[in-house]
Amino acid sequence: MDTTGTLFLPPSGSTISGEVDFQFYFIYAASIFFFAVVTFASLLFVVRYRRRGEPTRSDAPTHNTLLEIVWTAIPTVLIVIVFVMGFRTYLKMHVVPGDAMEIKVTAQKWFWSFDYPEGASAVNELVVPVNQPVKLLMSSQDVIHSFFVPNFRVKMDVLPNRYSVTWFEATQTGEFDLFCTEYCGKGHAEMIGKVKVVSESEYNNWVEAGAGPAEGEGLADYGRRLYVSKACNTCHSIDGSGNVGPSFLQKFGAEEALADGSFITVDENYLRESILNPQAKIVAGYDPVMPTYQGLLKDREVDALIEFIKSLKDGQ
Ligand code: HEC
Ligand SMILES: [Cu+2]
Repeated sequence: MDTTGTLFLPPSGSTISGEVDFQFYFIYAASIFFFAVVTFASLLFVVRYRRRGEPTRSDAPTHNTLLEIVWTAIPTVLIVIVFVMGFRTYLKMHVVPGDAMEIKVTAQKWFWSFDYPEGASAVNELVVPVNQPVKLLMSSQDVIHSFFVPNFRVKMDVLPNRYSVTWFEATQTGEFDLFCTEYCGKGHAEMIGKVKVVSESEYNNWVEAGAGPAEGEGLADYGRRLYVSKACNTCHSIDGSGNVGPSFLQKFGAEEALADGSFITVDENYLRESILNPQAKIVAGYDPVMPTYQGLLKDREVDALIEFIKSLKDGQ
C-alpha cells in the first residue's frame, strides 16, 4: 500500500478515489479562497468606513448592477461545476459495471460476514482480487450498519429487510480498514474488519481453500480455523477466561446451568442448537446477545466447530 495520503484523506486504493479526492479538494480550495476574500473585504470595510465624526448625509447608493451580476454569476457557475462533477461520480459509484463479481455482505451485531459465489465465506475479512470490479450485495440481520472503507472512498448503509448495493475496484494489493460507520450499539467500536486485496491467483487459491477444510486438515483443526474466521473468538475464549460468552474450555460433557434454572449436559445436539438458535437456551449469567449463525454456517462448518469444542479438554 502506498502512503500517499493527504492532509484530510487516507491513501487511495480504488478507481474512484481520484475523482472523489479531486472534488473534495476543489470545494475545499474554493471555500478557503472565498473565506479569505470575504474576511479581507469585511476587515477592509470596517477600517475604511469606520465612524469619523458626524456622518454627512447624502443619498446612499442602493444598487450596483455589475456587482450583483458578478456575485450571482460566480457562485452559480461554481455550483454548476460542483454539481456536474459530483453527479457524474455519483452515477459511476452507483452503476455497477456489468463484469463485476458479486459478494454477499451480511452485517450484524457486531461483525461482518462475506459469502462468495464459489461457496467460500469469511468473517471480518473481505478478500478480493486486485483490478477487478467487485459488487457488494449487502443486508443486515438486525439494526442499521454502514459499510465504510476509507481507502476506497466507499461508504454505504446496510439495512435490515432490504438490500443495498455498492461496488469498488481496488487498484493495489494490501490490507485496508473496514469500519462500521453507523452507531449500532455496545460493540459498534469493535465492528472492524479488513479488506485484503490480493492478486488474482492468490484470490483463486483463497476461494478454493475457503470452500472447505484444507487438504489433509482434520475436522477439529478446520473448526479451530472457523472459530477465528467466523468471529466466535470475539466472544468465546478457549482458555477458560471470561468474556461476553462462556469459554469453550472443557465445555463438552459438562453440566450447564441455564437461565431458566434447569440444567443440561452439553452434547453435540446442545452445541448445534446453541450455534444455530442461540436464543433457545440461555446460559445462566450471560446476556442473550449471541447472534444466530443460521444460514451463515454450512452443516460441515457446524460439525467442525463442534468437533473443535469437543477437542478442548485441557488448556491448549
Ligand atoms: C457477540 C458475541 C458472540 C459471538 C460472536 C458468538 N457467541 Fe456463542 N454465545 C454468546 C453468549 C453471550 C452466550 C451465552 C448466552 C447464550 O446461551 O445464548 C453464547 C453461548 C454459546 C454456546 C453455549 C455455551 C454454553 O456454555 O452452553 C455455544 C456452544 C456457542 N455460544 C458457540 C458459538 C460459536 C461456535 C460461535 C461462532 C460461530 C459463537 N458462539 C459466536 C456470545 C457470542
Ligand atoms: Cu455496525
